[in-house]
Amino acid sequence: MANESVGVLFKLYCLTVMTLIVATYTVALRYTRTVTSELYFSTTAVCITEVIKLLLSLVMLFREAGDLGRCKTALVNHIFRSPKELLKLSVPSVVYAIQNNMAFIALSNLDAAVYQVTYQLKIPCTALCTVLMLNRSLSRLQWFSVFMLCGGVTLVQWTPPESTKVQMEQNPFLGFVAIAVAVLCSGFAGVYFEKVLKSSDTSLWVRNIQMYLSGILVTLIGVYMTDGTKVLEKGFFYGYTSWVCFVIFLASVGGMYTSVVVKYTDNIMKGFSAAAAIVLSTVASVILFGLQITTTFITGGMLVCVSIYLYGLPKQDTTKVQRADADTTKQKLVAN
Ligand code: NCC
Repeated sequence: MANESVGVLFKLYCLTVMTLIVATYTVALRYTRTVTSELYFSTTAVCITEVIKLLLSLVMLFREAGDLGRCKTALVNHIFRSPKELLKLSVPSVVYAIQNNMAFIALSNLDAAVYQVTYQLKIPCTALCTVLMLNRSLSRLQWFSVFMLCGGVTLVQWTPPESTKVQMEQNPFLGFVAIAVAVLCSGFAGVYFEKVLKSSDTSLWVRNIQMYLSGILVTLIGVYMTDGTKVLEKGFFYGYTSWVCFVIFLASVGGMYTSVVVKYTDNIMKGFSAAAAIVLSTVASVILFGLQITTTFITGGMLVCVSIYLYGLPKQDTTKVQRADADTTKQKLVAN
């Protein structure tokens, strides 16, 4: 199986880094869409991110293989001689390409806080995809805890929306539609990738390379179809400031950490742990920087903790319950 064991500390490290990146990424992305005077093409940023992730995965594969020869063999076998596998991984790459572009549309039209809060709907969506696509079952209590977590994170991250001046006209309806599409894409693509990754021994880095290769193609088509003429006129890197480069860097490293987290845990755990890390990082800010704590935060934090506890409770043995029910019905029939 691809899911070899690693230490708890390593898992915690990956989850924490991923969460910190997520928090910084959203704010930085919104910033680049609001204060840059010459607005860059978001489609080109999504495309460059795929290229960087491909290069990073190649480096990781080389490190894993140990030498250039073995690295080359892995690439020849899994990339050039496996068109079927490439096709399989093109499914999540298309869906992620749509999702990543939707994030730009949403954050160009909505405030970062509103975006973060609404985007939490991806937690129940991911749970539903896990049940449907991986044939896993969740007890009623676990479903309840998934929704409780969703509400908890919403409260923890809640800050009154600020009114930032943006370069382009804002359209909140379009922003919400973009989030709805991103939520569905995130749940589906995440679980699909997890299914492919965990159903064979193929290395995570090979799977990533397979996905990013079609990712580059798909996002290039996105550039051509959406901003083609403008890109030809102004250039691919038009409007790229150091902040835009920082956003692309976060998106690339964030994507790599996401894949490692999914490998060693799963997509639902990713949601739960990210929520816990958000609460812990805010508590740390209170202790270290004297950040003011609100009742909304305390309520949200408590909901997150209770939901994590409830999700982790052992499932009730349903067969025992059904047997007990049948016995009671039998006794009632005999008594009548
Ligand atoms: O929405 P989310 O993830 O599910 O999106 C997953 C992101 O990871 C990239 N990915 C996934 C698998 C893989 N093998 N390689 C990858 O590069 C996908 O391309 C996609 O961008 C989350 O759970 O909240 C998370 O959110 C994103 C991001 O904040 C949102 O999508 C908003 O735009 C995080 N990415 C970053 O912060 C850069 C991700 O780490 C966690």
